[in-house]
Amino acid sequence: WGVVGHATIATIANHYLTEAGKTYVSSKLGAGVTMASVASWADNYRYTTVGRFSAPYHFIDAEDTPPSSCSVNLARDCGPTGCVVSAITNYTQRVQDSHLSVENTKEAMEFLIHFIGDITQPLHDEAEAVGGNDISVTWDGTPTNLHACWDTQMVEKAAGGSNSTATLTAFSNKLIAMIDTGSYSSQKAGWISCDNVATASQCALSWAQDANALNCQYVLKANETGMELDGSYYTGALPYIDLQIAKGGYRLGAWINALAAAA
Ligand code: DCM
Ligand code: DCM
Ligand code: DCM
Ligand code: ZN
Ligand code: ZN
Repeated sequence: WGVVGHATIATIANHYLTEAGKTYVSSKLGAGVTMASVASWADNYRYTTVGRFSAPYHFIDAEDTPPSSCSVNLARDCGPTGCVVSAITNYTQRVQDSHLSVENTKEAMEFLIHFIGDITQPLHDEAEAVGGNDISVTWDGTPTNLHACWDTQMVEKAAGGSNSTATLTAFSNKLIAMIDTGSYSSQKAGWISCDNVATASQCALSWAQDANALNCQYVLKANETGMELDGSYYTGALPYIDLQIAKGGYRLGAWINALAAAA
C-alpha cells in the first residue's frame, strides 16, 4: 500500500487498542509518536543503502497460477532473503526482545505496523508479473501499472483524496463504522481468529493466503494489460480495497493488544 493505505490501517488499529495496547505502542515508539506517522517509514528505509536488506520483507512472491489457481506455500514462496511472512515473524519476536536497544525496538515496531498492512494488499502476495508491477495499465489516461494502482491510485480514490488529516479521518471513520455495526461486523472475528503472537508465522501465512485468494477472485481475473482502470475495474475493486484496509487495521490493533497482553 501507499501512504494513505498505511496511515489508514494505522489509524484504524489505534482505534481498537486497549489501554495496555496504547501504553505498549508509546513504550516502543516514544511518547506522543502516532502509529500513522511512522506507518510508511519502512517504504523509505528500503530504498536506502542500510535498509536494502528489508526490500523483500514487503511481499511474498507466491508462485501460483492466477486467476485459475491461487495459493501461498511458505517453503516454495519465501526465498532465502526473507518475505513478508518471515518478516512479521522476526519483528514480532524482536519487538518483545528485552535485550534490543531502544532504537532497534522502535524499528521492530515500525516494521510490524507496516508489514501487517502490506500483507493485506493482494498483489504483495503474488509473484505473477512481479506482483502486477509488469502489467501496464492506465489510470485516468496516465500510463502506470496494476500494482501501483492497487497501492495508491485506487486507495486514494476510495479514501476521497491524497494524504491529509481530513482524508485519513473520513476514510478510517467510514471503515471503523463498517467494522463496528456495518457489513464487516459479522466477519471481523474471523479476521483475528489467528491472534497468538507465539505462532506468528502461522498467522502471517494465513493472512497472506487470505489476500492472495483475491488475485483469483478479482485482482488478476480480467487480463488487465492495457486496460483503463479508472472505470468499471475500479468500481469492482472498491469493495476489496475497503475490506483489505479495514482488515489490516483491525488485525494490527489486535496483534498489538496481544503483544501487550503477553508482555
Ligand atoms: N539481525 C537480524 N535478525 C534478527 C536479529 C538481528 O537480521 N532476528 C541483524 C540486525 C543487525 C544485526 O543482526 O544487522 C545485529 O542486530 P542487533 O544489533 O539487534 O543484535
Ligand atoms: N534489522 C532487523 N532485522 C534484520 C536486519 C536488520 O531488525 N533481518 C535491523 C536491526 C537494526 C537495523 O536493522 O535496528 C540495522 O542493524 P545493524 O546496524 O546492526 O545492521
Ligand atoms: N513488490 C511486490 N512484489 C515484488 C516486487 C515488488 O509486491 N516481487 C512491491 C513493492 C512495492 C512495489 O511492488 O510496493 C514496487 O516495488 P519496487 O519499488 O521494488 O519496484
Ligand atoms: Zn506495493
Ligand atoms: Zn511496503
